[in-house]
Amino acid sequence: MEMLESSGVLRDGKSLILAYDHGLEHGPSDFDPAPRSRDPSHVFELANHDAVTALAVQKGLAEKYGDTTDANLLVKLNGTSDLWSPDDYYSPQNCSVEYAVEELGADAVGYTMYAGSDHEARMFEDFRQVQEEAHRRGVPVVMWAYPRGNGIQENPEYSGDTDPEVISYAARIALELGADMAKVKYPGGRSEMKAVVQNAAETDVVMSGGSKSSEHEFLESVESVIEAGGSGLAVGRNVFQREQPCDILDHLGEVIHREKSASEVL
Ligand code: FBP
Repeated sequence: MEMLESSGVLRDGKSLILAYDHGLEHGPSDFDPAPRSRDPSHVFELANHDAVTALAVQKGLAEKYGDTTDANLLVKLNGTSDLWSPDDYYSPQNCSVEYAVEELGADAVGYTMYAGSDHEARMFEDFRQVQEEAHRRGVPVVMWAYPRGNGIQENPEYSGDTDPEVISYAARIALELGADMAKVKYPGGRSEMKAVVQNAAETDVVMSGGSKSSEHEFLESVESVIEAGGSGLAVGRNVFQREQPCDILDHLGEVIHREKSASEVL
């Protein structure tokens, strides 16, 4: 909590992270619904919005555009493209903590963890090094806590990677491995989110935005995260795929930082 507040990723206990690593994770087709989102300058400018507490990007964008925004920088240290077809999920590291902090000016670092994959052990070891090095430098670590892979698919107790039990487990893994914040998929409702937050204990929890949905439905899910004791949101497509991204950032600011309801702001 302390490191997250001093980095600016949390502001008075709340967080609105603008995520923009989709060019790597999903490919350029994510920019088609709002073509100007293809230009990193546009999204780095959006990140200057008052409500945004950090901008999450990969190394290359941080290197080339980092100086063009006043936003706090959360540098993702691993990632995969949508082009390869691995035997099971693994997200290789492409940037060190040292490079992120010393060369890119990262205020925080991020790491995607696929617990449940056949490569879980390797990712736990990669994460250990990231977490220890970041904390030695006083930099907080945000875990994209996304269990998926054979261990989840083959377990009859789970309905899939959005099963609320799996999401609670993801948040707990983030706590156990020393992440300061867990970014999790929405488990479907307020009571499920409350369980996720309780399982994460001292690790802050933010919801992952997901694919673009109706503004009202989306704001309602964010409202329920805040009501459940979550810290806020890390969002990409639900902002940059809209024609008026500043409008939804205004509304998200009201729901997250001022704890207003979706109905009050729309
Ligand atoms: P969205 O709000 O667009 O869902 O972005 C959040 C995010 O975690 C991104 O940081 C990342 O690129 C993407 O979702 C990964 O999603 P998935 O692995 O489920 O395709």
